[in-house]
Amino acid sequence: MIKKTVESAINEQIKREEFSSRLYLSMAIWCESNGYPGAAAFLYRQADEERMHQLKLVHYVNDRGGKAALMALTSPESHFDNLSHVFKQVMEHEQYITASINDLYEVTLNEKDYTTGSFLQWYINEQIEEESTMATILDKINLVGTEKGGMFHLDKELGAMAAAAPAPSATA
Ligand code: OFO
Repeated sequence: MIKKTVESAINEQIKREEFSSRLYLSMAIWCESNGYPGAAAFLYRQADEERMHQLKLVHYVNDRGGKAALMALTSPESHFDNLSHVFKQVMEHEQYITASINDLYEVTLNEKDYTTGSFLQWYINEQIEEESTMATILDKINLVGTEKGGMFHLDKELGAMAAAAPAPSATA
């Protein structure tokens, strides 16, 4: 049976993952309505991934005899200056999520809940991958600058990345 302290810390993370999904959905909407279909596809996929991250935590809490809870969320930002602004915000948000997962992991260590600590390793590794993907995209955006042809190709590349990514699964 999961301890109450761990259960409520995971429920806070469930809220953050749900917010991540809505934030990336909002960014995808902005991209789609501003001429970046590839970036939109990439961010729609990211939104699905975050929803899967949320669901995986929901199942875990319930499987351990706790109760997953949904909390009120604020509206995500919906206006962005340009594509560079979008992906800088994604990176900042992912860094915030990494820090929150580290804090959650610390709660499990303090509570000697090594089972949950082991479960969280998946999230720790996932954050390494996500921050690295965003850093690569930001490098490319910086390289292209405001050059329209370069931005067109970058958008296509983001679309191809979205098409090649496996479908998110909460049981993976
Ligand atoms: Fe990349 O945020 Fe979920 O875990």
